Order: sequence, then C-alpha cells, then structure tokens
Amino acid sequence: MKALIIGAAGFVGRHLIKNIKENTNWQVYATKITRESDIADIDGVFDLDILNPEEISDVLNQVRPDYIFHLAAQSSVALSWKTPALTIDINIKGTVHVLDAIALLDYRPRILLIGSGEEYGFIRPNELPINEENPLRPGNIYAATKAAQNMIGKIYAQAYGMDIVMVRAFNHIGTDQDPIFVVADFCKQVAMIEAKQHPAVMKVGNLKAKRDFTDVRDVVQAYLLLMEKGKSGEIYNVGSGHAISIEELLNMILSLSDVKIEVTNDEAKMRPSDIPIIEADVSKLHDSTQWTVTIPLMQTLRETLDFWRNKVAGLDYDK
Ligand code: A2R
Ligand code: GDD
Repeated sequence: MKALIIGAAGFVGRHLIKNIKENTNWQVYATKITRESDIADIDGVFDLDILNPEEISDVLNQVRPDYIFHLAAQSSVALSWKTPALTIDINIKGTVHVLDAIALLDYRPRILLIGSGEEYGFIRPNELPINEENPLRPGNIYAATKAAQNMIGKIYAQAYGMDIVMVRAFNHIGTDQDPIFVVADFCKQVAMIEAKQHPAVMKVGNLKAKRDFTDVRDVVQAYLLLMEKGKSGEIYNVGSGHAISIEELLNMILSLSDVKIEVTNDEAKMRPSDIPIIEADVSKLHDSTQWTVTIPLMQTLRETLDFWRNKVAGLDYDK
C-alpha cells in the first residue's frame, strides 16, 4: 500500500508517520509547505501548497497513493479569530482543491478528512456526550470551516463515488506540539519557570472551558484503523469520551512540578467566544474498529512536560 500524508510536517503528521513506519509495511509519501521538518527516512517528500491545485495533481500523479491522509489546515481556534479569511481559504478552499484533484484520478484512493469536535459547538447539556448525528452549532471560524469541510466531503463521496472517511477529532496532545495549544503552552511555561528563564508566574486564558483530551499517539492509531475499517461517506468522533476543565488540566500539570507557581489571567489569551464544553461519544469508532484509549492523560502530561524541560535545556527528546 502507498500512503500519502498531506500536511505531514505538523504535529499529527509527525506522529502518524512514526506509527505507520512502526506498524505497517506501507510506503509513505509526505507533503510539507513552510516548515523545515525532519520528515526523513520515508519514500518521498514533496513541497505542496493546497491553495495551488496544479501542485496537488502533480504529486498525486507521481505517487498514485492508495491512502490519502489530508491533515493540512490552519489548525488553531485562537488563530482563526485573528486570520478568519486565511483559515477559510486553507481549510475549505484548500480541501476542495485536494478533493477536485483526487476526483480527476482514473482510480479511487481512500481519503481521510480530519474535522473537529469543535464542529458541534454549542452543545446542550442533554446532548452530552455528543454523537455524530447531533446538529452542529459551530461557535468560531475554525469550527465552521471544519463543518463545511466535512459536509463537502460527504457531497463528493455521494456525487462522485469517492472513497472518503471523515473524522471529528477532539483535542489531541503530546510531545512536539506547537505551544499555541493549551497543554504545550502550559508545559512550556512551567519548564521555563523551572529553568529560571521566566518569573514564577503563569499566564492562562479561559480555565472554565471543558475539553476532551487524547494522546496524539492514540489519535493517529484511530486514523490508521479508520483508513482500513471505516465506512465511506461516514463520520467518526475521535476522543477520549471524558471532558475535563482547563483548570483541572492546569492543576494536573502544576502537580508535576516542585516549583511554586502563581497563576494569572491574561486577557490576550481569552477568545471573543469559547464553547463551554465539548465531550465525545466514541461508541461508533469503538464498535467499528475496537479502538480504545491506551495512554492515560497523566502520562501524556508528564511526557509533554519532560519534552519541554529537555527543549528548554537544549536537549533532544525521543518518545
Ligand atoms: O506550515 P507547515 O509547513 O507546518 O504546514 C502545515 C500544513 N499547512 C499546509 N499544507 C499545505 N498547504 C497549505 N496551504 C497549508 N497550510 C498549512 O498543515 C502543517 O504541517 C499542517 C498542519 O499541522 P498542525 O498545524 O501542526 O496541525 P495538527 O495538529 O497536525 O492537525 C492536523 C489536522 C488538521 O486538519 C487540524 O485541523 C486537525 O488535525 O485537528
Ligand atoms: N491555547 C490556550 N492557551 N488555550 C487556553 C489557555 C491558554 O493559555 N487557557 C485556557 N485555554 C482554553 C481555550 O480557551 C480552549 O477552551 C481550550 O483551552 C483548548 O484550547 P487549544 O488547546 O488552543 O485548542 P483549540 O481550541 O485550538 O482546538 C484544538 O482542538 C480541536 C478539537 O477540539 C485544536 O487541536 C484543533 O485543531 C482541534 O480541532
């Protein structure tokens, strides 16, 4: 089998490549755009901007993949408030370019589209944990783009007989994630404080929100299983099934440090609007693939904090 990962230099892409190489005998091809990442030791790496349709067709014709993981995106909710038009361009227009290029092929590869638990948006208390049939009420630009992406994916699957499986991924965390995201942000701050590179004061945003966190290694395992066992045209939640507040999360991270740290609210980290709670019902994924979470949250937090301790000290961390 040949797998093509579009947007492979990001957080999920790097973990996905590792998993595929360790657990399959697939050939792996990857695309990157700006980031100079060490995606080495695979069968091919291409520079590809999904806003440029010709580049996508070129790569597809060279690789002729059986499986396509479409990870490329503007992936941050916070950033989507600051760059709404760019987020819409990359996540919607870019995805349409990818699907159009695939539709032109003379065969039907399988495609995995990555949507988000944020698509559900303003969830009512009686709808928790949320399942795939629930109405979507997105509360930010990023969420709206992912809802549109998956709707378009469903349309292409029906109209052109394309083999498209879609996921709604809830928050995923782990080593080597951009510190624009909450766990990496908190762990980086703690590591810098411990190393005395920063005063012992942490800046935080909305601690009341509740989110459903899963280790990225479990998330990419779900993606692999769905690539093999998912049903075309269907959407699957990928999450732990348990939401915790950002305050609880912060306290878990702080409990891993011996240093006394003061916590302060930073207005700049507050969003114009933040969804109160997002929690996944993952029974469809479990029933279809037998997937379950294997890595406890505390272990992920410990490893992520260690990653940042090493990074702050200028050392490598391999996990
Ligand atoms: O800027 P780079 O070189 O790191 O590339 C990013 C890539 N990307 C693009 N690729 C092709 N054409 C574009 N116009 C374009 N814009 C961005 O998408 C990066 O390698 C990747 C996204 O990686 P992260 O931001 O680290 O996101 P993560 O956590 O890996 O999320 C993967 C998927 C996304 O669809 C998220 O929305 C979803 O999972 O949660
Ligand atoms: N980043 C950040 N920094 N978030 C904070 C902070 C802080 O200091 N304090 C509180 N939060 C809260 C945010 O308001 C939000 O409610 C929650 O922590 C998670 O924020 P992020 O980690 O920034 O994630 P996101 O909102 O961009 O969404 C992530 O999860 C989605 C699935 O639910 C991304 O990975 C998306 O790509 C993904 O689709």
